[in-house]
Amino acid sequence: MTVILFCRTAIAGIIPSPQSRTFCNGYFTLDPRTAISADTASAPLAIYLQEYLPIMGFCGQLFTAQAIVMQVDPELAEEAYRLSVQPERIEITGGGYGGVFNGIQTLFQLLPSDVYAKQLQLPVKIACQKIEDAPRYSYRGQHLDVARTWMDESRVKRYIDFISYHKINKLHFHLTDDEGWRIEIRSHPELATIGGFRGGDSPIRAIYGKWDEKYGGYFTQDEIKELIAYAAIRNVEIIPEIDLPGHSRTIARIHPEILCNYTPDTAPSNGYDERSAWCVAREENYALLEDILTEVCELFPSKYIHIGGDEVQMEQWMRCPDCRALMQREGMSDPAQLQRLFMTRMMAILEKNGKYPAVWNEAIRGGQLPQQSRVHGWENLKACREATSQGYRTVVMPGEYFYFDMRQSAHEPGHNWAAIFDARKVYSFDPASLGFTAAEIKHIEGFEGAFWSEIPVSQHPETPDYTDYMLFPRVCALAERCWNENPPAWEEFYRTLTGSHYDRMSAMGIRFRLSPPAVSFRDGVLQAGTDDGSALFYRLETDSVWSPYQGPIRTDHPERYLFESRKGSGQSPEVGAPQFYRTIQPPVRITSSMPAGSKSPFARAEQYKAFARTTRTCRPGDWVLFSFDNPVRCREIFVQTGYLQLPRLIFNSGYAEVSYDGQNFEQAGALEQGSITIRPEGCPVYAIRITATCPDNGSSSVIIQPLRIKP
Ligand code: TNX
Repeated sequence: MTVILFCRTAIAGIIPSPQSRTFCNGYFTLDPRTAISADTASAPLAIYLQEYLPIMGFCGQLFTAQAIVMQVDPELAEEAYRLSVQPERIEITGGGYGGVFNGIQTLFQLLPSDVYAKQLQLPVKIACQKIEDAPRYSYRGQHLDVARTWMDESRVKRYIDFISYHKINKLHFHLTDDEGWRIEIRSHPELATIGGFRGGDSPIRAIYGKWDEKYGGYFTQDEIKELIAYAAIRNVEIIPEIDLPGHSRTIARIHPEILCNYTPDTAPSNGYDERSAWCVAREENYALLEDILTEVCELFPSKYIHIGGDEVQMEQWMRCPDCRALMQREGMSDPAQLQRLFMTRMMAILEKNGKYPAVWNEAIRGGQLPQQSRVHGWENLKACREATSQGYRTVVMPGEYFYFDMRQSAHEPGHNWAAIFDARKVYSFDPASLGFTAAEIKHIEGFEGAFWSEIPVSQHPETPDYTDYMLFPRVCALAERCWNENPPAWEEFYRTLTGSHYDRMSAMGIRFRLSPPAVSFRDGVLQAGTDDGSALFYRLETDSVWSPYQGPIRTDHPERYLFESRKGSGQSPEVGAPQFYRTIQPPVRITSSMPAGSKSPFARAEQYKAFARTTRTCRPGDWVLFSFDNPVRCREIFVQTGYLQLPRLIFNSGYAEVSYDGQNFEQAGALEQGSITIRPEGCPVYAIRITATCPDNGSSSVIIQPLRIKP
C-alpha cells in the first residue's frame, strides 16, 4: 500500500502539470554515484541526461544500488510516462522515446533549478513520489519565423531547448518569406546565397531591418540535418514551411519570371514591384517548385511539410492574362479556386515524396483539400472552427490567443492586429468554452504558438532577448493548455510560475517577461507594486539610470516617472502612471513635398484620425512639415513615419528640425527607424519639419503618423 503524504517541505509545482501525482514516504538521494540505466530505445536520453546531471556514466542494463532507470513500455501511449521516485531508484518509463523524454523533463522540475544551467550541486534529496502522466494533444507546437529575422543555428537550438523543457514537441520552422530565403536548395543554390541576405547591394530590398547594411544568413542542408537531429533528441519534430504561393517576394527577386505576366507600374516607387505571388498559369514554375519541394521532402523526416497558403494577394492573378485564361479554361469564378489548383499541384509533389501537406487556413477556401491535410487555423477563432467543422485535422493557433508577436499590454512593443494579451489569456484558452462543438473538438490535433519576426528585426536587430520576452511566459501557458485538459486554476499556475518557474527560466537563460508593476498616483504620491516578488526600480523618463524603488514618491510630476521590475533574468515592461501616457491634440497642418494619397490624405493625420500615406516613395530632400495653428508648449513630441508597430514605409534615414519662432528651424537630430522624440522642455513649438536623406525606402510609399504630444 502506498502511503499518501502531503509534502512536508514545499514541493515546487510542475509546468505543464502532470495528470496525477502522489507522494510517498522517504527520499531518493541523487549523488555523484547515481548511475543511469537505459534500454536501447532510450539510450540517447542517457547521454542527454548526463549533460545536466553530474553523475556516474551510462551503465547499459546494469543496475547499481542507486540508479535512474529509463525504459520503454509499449503498454503506455507513445508520449505517456510514469515517473517513480523510490528510496533506491528513480524509474522513468515511457510509452516510447517521447514518453521517456517527457519523464526526464518532469524529473528536472523536481530538482533545484540549477539543473538547467548544468550547475546542479549534489547531493540532492528528492521526495518519493509517483507521477503518471500523458499529454492531452499529440501536437504541441511552437512556430518560429527565421525568414524575417535571421536566427542562426545556435539561436534555433536555444529555442529548441526552451520549448522542449516545456514538453512542446513540434517546431514549425518558417523558412521562406518576402524578406528572406533561409534554406539551401542544392539544385538552385542562388535561392539561399542571394535570398538569405537583404539590404545593401542585395537585390532583396530591406523594407525593414538594417536598411542600408546587407545582412542575413541561411541554413545549409548539413546545418538543417544537425538541427533536425538536435531537435529529435529533445523529442521535437521540425516541420519546415516553404510559404507558397504568396509571401514569395524573395524568390521572385531572384527569379522574376515566376511572377504574373504583366508589367507593374514601378516608376513612382523606384522599382518596387507589388507582385509577391507565384503565377499559377506559368507551367515552368512547377518544375522549379518540384525541385525545391523534393529537396525539402528528402531533407526533413517529418511526415508533414507546410506549404503556406496564407495572405495571397489575388489581385495579381486577376490582373494576369494567363491566370485569367486559366480560370476561364477551368470554369473558375473565384481566384481562391486558382489557389486550390496551385496547392493541389504542390500536394501531388509531396505525395510523390511520401509526405502530407500542412497549410494555413485560407487554403481550404477554394474547395476541398485531401482529408489528411493538416490545417493551421490562424486568422481567428472562427477560422479555426471553419477548419475543424469541415473535418480537417486542425492545429489551433488563433492570433488573438496564440500569436506571441502580439504585444502583451497597451504600451509594449509588438503587433496588435489580433489582440493585446499576456500569458493569462493564453492560459484561458479552452475550445469547449469558446464555442467549438464536440464534433469540432474531435478534429483538433493540438495548439501552436506563433512567433513572427518582422518586429524584432526592426527594433532590436538580431538580439534574442526580444524573442525571449515575447515568448515567455506565454509559451509556459501554451504548454500547460496543450498538455493538460484540466489544468490548475490560473492563480495556482501563476503561483508556480512566479514561485519556482521564474527561477527555472532564469537558470535556462531565458530573458522572460514579468507582469507589469501596478503604478498609481493619488494625492501627490506615486506608488508602485508587484505581485511576483520581483524587485522594483524607477527612473525619470529623461534619465536612463534606474534606481531601486524604496517606497512612495512624492511629486507634482507623476508624468515624468517610469517603473520596472526584475527577477532573475526576467524583466517587466516600463510602466508609468496614467499621466505618463496622456497626450494632447493641438490643431496642426501637415504639408509635404510628396503628394498625399486620396484614401489617406494628410488631413486625416492632421485631425489625429489615422495615418497619412503618400502616393510615392521618398527621395533625398523630400520633407514633411507639421505646422501648429498656435504654438504648443509641451514636454515631448514624438514624430513617426511608417506603421505604428513596424518601422516600414518610413524615411529610412533623415533628420528633424524644430521652429521655435515660426521662421527659423533648428536641428533636432537624426531620425531613427523613421522616428524621433523631440523634447522642447516647455519652449513654444511653431513647427516641425522632417527631411529624408535616403534614395527611397524599399517600398512604394511613405506613411506619416499623427504626432504624439505629451503635455
Ligand atoms: C500574418 S500569420 C502573417 C505573417 C505576419 C503576421 C504578423 C500568417 C499566416 N501570416 O506573415 O508575420 O501576420 O502577426
